[in-house]
Amino acid sequence: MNAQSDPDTRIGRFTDYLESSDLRGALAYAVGLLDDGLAVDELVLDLLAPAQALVGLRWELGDWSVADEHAATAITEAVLAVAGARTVAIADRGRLVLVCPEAERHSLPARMITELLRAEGFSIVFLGAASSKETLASFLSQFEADALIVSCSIAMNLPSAVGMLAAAKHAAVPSLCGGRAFGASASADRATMLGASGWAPDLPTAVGLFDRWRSDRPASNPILAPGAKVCGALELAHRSVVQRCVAAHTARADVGVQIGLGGSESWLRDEFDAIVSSVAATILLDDASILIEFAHWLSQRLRHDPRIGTKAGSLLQTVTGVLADEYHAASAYLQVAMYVEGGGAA
Ligand code: B12
Repeated sequence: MNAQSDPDTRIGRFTDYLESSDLRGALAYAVGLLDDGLAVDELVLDLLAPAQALVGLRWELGDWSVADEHAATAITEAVLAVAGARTVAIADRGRLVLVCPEAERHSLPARMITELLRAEGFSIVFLGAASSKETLASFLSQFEADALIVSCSIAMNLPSAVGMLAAAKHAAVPSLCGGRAFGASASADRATMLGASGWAPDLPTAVGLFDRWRSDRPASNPILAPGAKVCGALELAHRSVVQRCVAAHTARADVGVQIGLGGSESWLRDEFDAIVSSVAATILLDDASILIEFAHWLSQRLRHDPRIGTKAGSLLQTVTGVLADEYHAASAYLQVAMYVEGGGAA
């Protein structure tokens, strides 16, 4: 099956299977590579992960529909499960629990890390995305975990990582954060501010920490995030804020009745849900880059989809109006994000 072929060729072949929603073809190809001697970590890190990134790019550019992305992700998950079943490491390196924050739906990166750690000899239970902090707390009290891993992919979901880290602290289990949301730079700042015992940018760092923690258990940190209180209040009001945004946006004279996706209430609700979550995360960490990055992503996405007919700046302006009175910090951050994104004209 040619495990010797260069990584780009393999990604191209695998992406063709994803594009044609060919589960059998993708499985046969991946199993062939493993039979040919490709290691599980190479399969995950050099094939599945970059192929998923390509899926994301095509989706973001509007070349692939949401359904195309879902179908591709389901295939990658199946391939990952098959690769995991071939792992024969002796699980004596420690007991780990892995969870995504409650709001985080990117379970696939976490599943990848689960399989990679299993291959390194850890006994690991992945509780999936959408587990509540209560579910985690009760699991931690039964399972004698050496550490909890919190995997978070997008920064807007960081506020719901706080509850997960608090559950670990309550159970006296050290916690490690990882995933893109915790930042790409070599800094543990976000994880530390949220109360984690540690942060790892990659697998070798994580493995090194777990090995060290078995003999030298770290203390958990207090929650240092500067905006924890305001973020908590905004989170409690989240649903009603989103409703108010939808109503305010629909009533705006300059927006009018939009034709296309951007005029539908459910579309607006989803967009405002993401914007308000990004504002909450920005406040939590007092980190304007979270909202700036999100605003940039949003305007790129809306620009590439002519069916929508709504601009990011227009949505951000509505949220600014709704939050201005009660959440001063929020409107300040929103103004900054709109300024950076080009003035935010509707
Ligand atoms: C599949 C997918 C989805 C699926 C997830 C399905 C699933 N079961 O996971 C669904 C459809 C649910 C989804 C939803 C959304 N998504 Co999405 N998604 C993706 C996509 C295409 C692939 C994600 C993936 O699996 N990547 C592959 C892995 C390998 O990438 P990775 O992050 O590098 O993973 C590694 C590390 O993070 C690390 N890691 C993870 N945890 C840990 C822990 C430790 C300890 C360590 C050491 C390492 C580690 O290990 C992984 C393996 O190397 C990406 C595109 C992309 N470029 O990633 C977008 C992407 C992440 N999504 C994006 C967005 C915006 C969204 C939505 C907001 C869209 C929307 N409006 O609905 C929602 C948010 C949902 C939510 N509340 O969480 C953006 C994020 C942009 C940003 N910078 O904020 C991306 C980048 C797409 C894009 N280019 O626009 N998404």
